[in-house]
Amino acid sequence: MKKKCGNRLRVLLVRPKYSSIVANLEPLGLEYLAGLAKELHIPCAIHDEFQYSWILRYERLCRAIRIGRFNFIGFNANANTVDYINRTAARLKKDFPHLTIMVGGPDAELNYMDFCTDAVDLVYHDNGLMSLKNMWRDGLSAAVLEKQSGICFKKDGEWIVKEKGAPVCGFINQPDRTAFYRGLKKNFIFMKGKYALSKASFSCPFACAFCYCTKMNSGKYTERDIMEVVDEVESIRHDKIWFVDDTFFFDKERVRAFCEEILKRGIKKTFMAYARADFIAANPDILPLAYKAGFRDILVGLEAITDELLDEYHKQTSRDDNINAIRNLHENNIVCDGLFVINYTATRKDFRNLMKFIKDNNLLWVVFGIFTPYKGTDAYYEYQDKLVGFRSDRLDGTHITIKPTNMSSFEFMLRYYWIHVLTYPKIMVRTLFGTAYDTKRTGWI
Ligand code: B12
Ligand code: SF4
Repeated sequence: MKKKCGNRLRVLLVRPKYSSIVANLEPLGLEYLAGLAKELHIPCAIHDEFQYSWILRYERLCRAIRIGRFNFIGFNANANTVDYINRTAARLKKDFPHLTIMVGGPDAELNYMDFCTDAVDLVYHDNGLMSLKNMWRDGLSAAVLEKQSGICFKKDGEWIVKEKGAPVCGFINQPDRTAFYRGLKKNFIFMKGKYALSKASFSCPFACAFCYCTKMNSGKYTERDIMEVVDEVESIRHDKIWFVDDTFFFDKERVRAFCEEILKRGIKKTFMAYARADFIAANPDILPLAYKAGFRDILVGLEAITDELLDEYHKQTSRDDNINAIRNLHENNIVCDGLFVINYTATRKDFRNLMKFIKDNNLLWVVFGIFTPYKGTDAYYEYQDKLVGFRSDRLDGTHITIKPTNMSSFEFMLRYYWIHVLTYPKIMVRTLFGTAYDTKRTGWI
């Protein structure tokens, strides 16, 4: 590979667009890269395709490359954008042969081999950004690449795969949130408003069969220093923060320390975070403090409403945990955003029972994802032989990838859309009436 001195690099980071009516948020992963580039005085920009229309998508990217005279492209990859990235890399390589193209991000972290193609030069799968820092600082020569962990590069036409480095427990630099502030106008979470993101831990200590997150950071759960997280929250010029940690409510004392520090510093922001049902069911005592500190939304992976299915997912929770968690949150005026997985085995009765569970437990905010065995999860290897239409652009939790066993695919999808029709209008009406966060209210207004 050609040597490019660190200070001659000009980096364009690309976040591919996909259709979503659920959210449009800042590209936090790329903002960490932009922060690193800034620290190294490397000219860098984020091309966030979410800010633009679908029309002339490729032409717009080419124009950005030409205008900025970029020579290094970094793609952020998720399961549903793999094919797009590989296709676009091939086109770019034809139109701009001088470009160095690198792919990183959640999907590359485990499935790096999927990007080892002719058009791509480098794939990044390391824990943390230390290897990238070394490469950007010391150049992209074979000698430098050879020394890094968690990257794939080409040598004499062959892909060399370097093993991942150790798990990380923090970031090596601050994110450059220019893209967040610039994108605020279009930023939204469905019916909830505009959110900034923060990440205070890595991976998850549990091991649900369908989960990709738990495999990240080499499967090791680690936490950032919580005071550093409070500093970050304080520095963000926005009042709503979503902690995208896979499970923020894990260590009760850490949560307590966070909340107390927020109150002590007089920080007035609202927070949203993920928690497990068993934690919320067993620790209602932390919730009044969490509310006081600003937690208004807790996203709970309820996943299923029967113990059998929860066991099959290796969730280590029960139907009772789910019910108790919803009740504890509602009693403390915190919204429970119930996340459900619709299994390919679902029967008509299961769909009906799910609606009944939602009604009986007065759940307003719900998200339904179709069971998708993402490549790299335990479920993927279990269901590998049963996969249908397992194409990258369909891997977004709204498509069938395992044939339903108790009804036709057509009926399954109809029922999947129908449960949205039954639940989402109520969220909209309650939001309109300003009562969507009144957790004790049961009606439509
Ligand atoms: C918040 C979130 C969302 C938000 C959007 C976030 C956003 N910024 O727009 C919403 C809800 C909209 C969403 C949507 C989806 N998400 Co999502 N999401 C997350 C979550 C919880 C946090 C992501 C995050 O912000 N991380 C924080 C940043 C700092 O980390 P990062 O992005 O990984 O970036 C680091 C590295 O990856 C690396 N890096 C990133 N990009 C690049 C590029 C280069 C060149 C290099 C060198 C390095 C690099 O550097 C960063 C700093 O260390 C993760 C869970 C998780 N554990 O990651 C799932 C996760 C990433 N999502 C996932 C999926 C599947 C999706 C969806 C396809 C649908 C779905 N069913 O959820 C869509 C589409 C995503 C897309 N194409 O962008 C999967 C990805 C699995 C996979 N194999 O790709 C995850 C892991 C969760 C899961 N379901 O298992 N998501
Ligand atoms: S689904 Fe949630 S609790 Fe289970 S392993 Fe993944 S992040 Fe952890």
